Amino acid sequence: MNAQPLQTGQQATSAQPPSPSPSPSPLTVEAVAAGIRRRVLEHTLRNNGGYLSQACSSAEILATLYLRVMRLGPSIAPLIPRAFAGVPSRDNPNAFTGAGYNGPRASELDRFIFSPVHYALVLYALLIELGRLGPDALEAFNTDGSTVELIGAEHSPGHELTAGSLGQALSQAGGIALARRLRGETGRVWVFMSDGEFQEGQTWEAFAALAHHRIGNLGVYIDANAQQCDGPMTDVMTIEPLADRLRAFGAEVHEVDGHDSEALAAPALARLSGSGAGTGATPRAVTATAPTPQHQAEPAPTDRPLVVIARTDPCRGIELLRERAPKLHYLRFKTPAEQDAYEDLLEHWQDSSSQ
Ligand SMILES: Cc1ncc(C[n+]2csc(CCOP(=O)(O)OP(=O)(O)O)c2C)c(N)n1
Repeated sequence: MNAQPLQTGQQATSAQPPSPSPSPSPLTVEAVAAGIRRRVLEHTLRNNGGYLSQACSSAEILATLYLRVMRLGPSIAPLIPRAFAGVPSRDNPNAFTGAGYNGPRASELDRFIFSPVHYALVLYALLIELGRLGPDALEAFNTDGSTVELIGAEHSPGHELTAGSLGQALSQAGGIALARRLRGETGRVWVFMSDGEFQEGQTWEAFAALAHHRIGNLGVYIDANAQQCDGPMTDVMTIEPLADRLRAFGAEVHEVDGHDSEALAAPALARLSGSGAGTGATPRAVTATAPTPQHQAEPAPTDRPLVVIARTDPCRGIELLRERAPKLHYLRFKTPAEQDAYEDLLEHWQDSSSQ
């Protein structure tokens, strides 16, 4: 049930898959989430720009996934990431993915698929907090030849797929989950998505495929921060009522406070303990017509994909960001005074953490 994060600075060298251990992690979601916000703010200041609101909204979701939900082995990748070795192909034996930071592949271990890859810095910050990536890795952020990309790709730390065009990763994750089931693997597939991806047709096609193939070994966590590049989702193109729509597509859906680790972890832990498919599950839409041979029987609750809609605040932890509303997507400082205000906040955090 619990991931076994390494202590800071520790690096895994063995490729042997460890047994998933039930012992709790010594790190707390709260501390890791605070570290994510601090590192992303620090980096945003250094670069005069960054995806800061995404750190604010998703810090607890990602920390909960790594610390409480996913069963991952220790990292098998270097603390300082390797240089880009080309895209995967039959003719490129040197290509690699960033999945090694999530541990070795093993039948009983989970796989993590990171879909909104503009959140890459948030994932790097998390991996650093967990000791899976060295802090110096960020020196290569967004530089030529580096895998520590601004917009993550399959070779970037923690990433397994290229998903820069939003809405593509879920289809691929569904294929991985189906293949794992066919092979008799017990490990699950967990997908992190942004709410903007639910404006895309491919996402709904993917859910239709998950329902058709009765994919129950896959879980999706959505950072529902209600914003996108051009402002609030409700102004651009609403995706609501998201929970009802997903239930109609056959998923078991839970809506939770996305900053509450207990609430975030509960649906996954219930599913894993076998008592899942509880409160969030409702039957698929029932037709008024008599069943025909084309109608399948209702799937068992455990044969439905699990979806956790994490309702989040894109300014959580950084009140200053609210001055940027309604456009929070990417922060670039407009004046020296604005930059100073963020510098002061960072200094305040650093002072408090050193006391
Ligand atoms: C298919 C596709 N369309 C558009 C983009 C450009 N784009 C990058 S991030 C983003 C915002 C999408 O919304 P969401 O991920 O929910 O935004 P956030 O919460 O990060 O503001 C867009 C439109 C893209 N990467 N892929």
